[in-house]
Amino acid sequence: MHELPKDRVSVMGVLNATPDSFSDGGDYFNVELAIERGIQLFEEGADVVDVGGESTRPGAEPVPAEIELSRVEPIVEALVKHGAVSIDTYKAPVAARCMELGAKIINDVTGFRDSEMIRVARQTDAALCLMHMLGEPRTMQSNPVYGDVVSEVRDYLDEQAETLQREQIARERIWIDPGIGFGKTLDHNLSLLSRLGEIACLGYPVVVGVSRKSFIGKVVGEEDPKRRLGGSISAMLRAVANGARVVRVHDVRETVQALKVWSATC
Ligand code: HH2
Repeated sequence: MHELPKDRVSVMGVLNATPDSFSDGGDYFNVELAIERGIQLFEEGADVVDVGGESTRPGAEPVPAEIELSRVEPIVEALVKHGAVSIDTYKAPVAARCMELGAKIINDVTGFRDSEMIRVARQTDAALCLMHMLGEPRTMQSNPVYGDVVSEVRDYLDEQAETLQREQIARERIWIDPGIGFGKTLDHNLSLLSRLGEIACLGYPVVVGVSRKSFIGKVVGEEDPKRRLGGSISAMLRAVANGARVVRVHDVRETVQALKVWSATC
């Protein structure tokens, strides 16, 4: 099982082998470029590289499992020789094949709602990242409504984690993620970050992905996701201050630098 370091935050580098991801769609759609980029992310200090073959940006349409697998398979196969690989998928056949290839983490943005995903998870010793999403990517941003977003997200993650444990999955394998930007308004995202401690106190390692997301664009007035690095670092550090153990980022070098300075001054 992939063990998280106890004395520092882990960095999960994003590698999207998609034509349409919100910030880097098409950049690594070519297999050679994607493998090169994955190796670069490890060299820059990523503890894990998270490989995705389907965009889950707001409005995205799902792609069939065979297409998703054909995008990620050669990349996962190559990158497992360089470090810990996570597969960003909610489709059981994709997760199963990537685990056979040597991936160590399954990152499911639908929070293991599908019983087939739980079955695959049970047959492996993968760490499981269980994320909260309201609805599905195609419609999730149309009008997300919560009573209290933080307690609803916390209760959902707690219940899903309990479900996994009832299915004989060890508690130590479970990571939780509030799903910043997944069926959430600007205020919802800001509340989740400022009150992340209420989720971290569940006791599972908390993963947070704020990198380049649109809520940062809204706070600072920046349309281009690749020009949101300062805001991404700032939001990432807020998440760490409030209990995040894993940060999912596009800009690994800059994140590692920020985290080193942060911990040197604690
Ligand atoms: N965000 C994205 C995708 N996967 N997984 C976790 N655990 N947490 C996140 O916040 C998260 C995630 C969206 O970012 P990205 O992969 O860059 O974009 P796209 O979904 O368009 O490929």
